[in-house]
Amino acid sequence: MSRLIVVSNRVSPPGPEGASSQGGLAMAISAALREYSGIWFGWSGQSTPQYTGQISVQRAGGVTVATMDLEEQDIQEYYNGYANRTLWPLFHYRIDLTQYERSYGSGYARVNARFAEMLMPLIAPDDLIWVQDYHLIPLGRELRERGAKNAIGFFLHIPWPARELMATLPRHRQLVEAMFHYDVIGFHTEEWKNAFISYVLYEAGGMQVSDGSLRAFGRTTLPQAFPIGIDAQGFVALKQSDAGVESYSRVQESKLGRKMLLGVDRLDYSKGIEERFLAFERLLSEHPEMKQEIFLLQISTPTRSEVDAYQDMVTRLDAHSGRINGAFAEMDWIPIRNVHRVHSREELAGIYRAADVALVTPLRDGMNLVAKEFVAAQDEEDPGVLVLSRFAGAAQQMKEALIVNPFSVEDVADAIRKALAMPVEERRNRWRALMDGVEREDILAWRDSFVASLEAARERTAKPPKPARIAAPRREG
Ligand code: ADQ
Repeated sequence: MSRLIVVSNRVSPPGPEGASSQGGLAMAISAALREYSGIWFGWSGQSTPQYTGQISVQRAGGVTVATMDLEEQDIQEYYNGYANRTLWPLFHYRIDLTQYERSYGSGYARVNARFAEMLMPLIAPDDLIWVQDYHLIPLGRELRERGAKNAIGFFLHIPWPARELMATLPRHRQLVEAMFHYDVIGFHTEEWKNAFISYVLYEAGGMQVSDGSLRAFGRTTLPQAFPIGIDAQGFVALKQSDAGVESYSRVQESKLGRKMLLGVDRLDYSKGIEERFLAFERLLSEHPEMKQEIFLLQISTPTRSEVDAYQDMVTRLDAHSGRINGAFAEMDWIPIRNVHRVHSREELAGIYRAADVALVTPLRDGMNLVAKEFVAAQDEEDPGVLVLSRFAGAAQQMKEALIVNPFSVEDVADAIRKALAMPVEERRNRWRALMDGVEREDILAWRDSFVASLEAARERTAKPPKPARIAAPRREG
């Protein structure tokens, strides 16, 4: 079996306490690497005064991890700059927050070249290489320029934007051209895949071939949808663990018989937390009889605090929750419990289980794993209800959720009322259908289907190509 090399911006190998400290994606990558005896390569998260070209290699939890440090300037330009101030907002449809600076672009190019330089000596001819996410789009091209002939795949964890938005990015063609150095490009959904295809056909003058591959810039690549999932059985075990049961009991007791609405997010403007607070405010002002009956527990992990847009959002969120609590709270009831901290996976499973309604209302989200974790943590006999934004990739699979438009406070407020009033039979039926999907399309299915596609790409390049039929140009629609 060939080795697998996974490359991501950051690496998070299993800690001493095992896999339960890792997020779902990190667990899947670790499991894939154990199976394929591969390497996980990325930035250590540390800065160094000067780039040294040195790699540190360790074994952790049965996985070989190779990391490099970055200079402070790299971190500012590549990570806080191009990745988080340019690509993240643009790909989440926030051109109002997107910042373009030449120094960001050159830092992004420089760090991707350094990743390639450090990685090349670790690559054997038969290795499969799997690059993760928007931080590393040019890495495939950098590796090819240094002579890598391996099958190289890329997976985008965030949405691909509509081509009109993509065209607002200076040097957008160059970024898309870089994607054509990968043999396989994975997106979470058909929608993101089709947005990419649309750019290639109508902006880059490319063409689609009958086997689904795309030709442009003198190269061919295969775009495919691979919806990411969670370790569903593992999540059920987390909720049944001692820490999971304890956190469930703690939250359950604190509810005092009230219904709990739950939000769990990284503190990111794409997650729609502000709009969620406004919808909750609307519900309380239009239905004062619901006061005392419900409350919202919002658990948010701070991230990217060096980027202004994140600091501004936290200030606005605190102002919203302060205003809403000030206006509606009573001496024995507070409408929003706003918690900014990281919980263990077990604690989180217990909290999900205690929730009556989950509010997963991002304005734009590649997939959203919280929606799937919430479903996996529910009790079969008395499951909670999932309210899910139509703009999360997850909405394309999780059709039995209450699907909402997160930009409409009325729509979300109505869905909350509907969820709270839903008869238990309907809750069970919807949950069963959702859980079947979460179990079927789990994290292993995601990993295996991507690796299989990469292996197939390697077989294809090993054989002489058959003449391919060119598909008729698609009409836009
Ligand atoms: P994220 O934007 O980080 O991921 P999401 O998919 O929801 O979004 O994953 C968040 C993860 O963090 C979940 O596993 C959740 O349990 C965990 N988490 C959130 N708050 C937490 C807290 N307070 N304590 C502990 N854990 C917490 C990106 C894309 C998504 C895509 C994923 C995977 O933006 O669209 O689904 O990658 O591809």
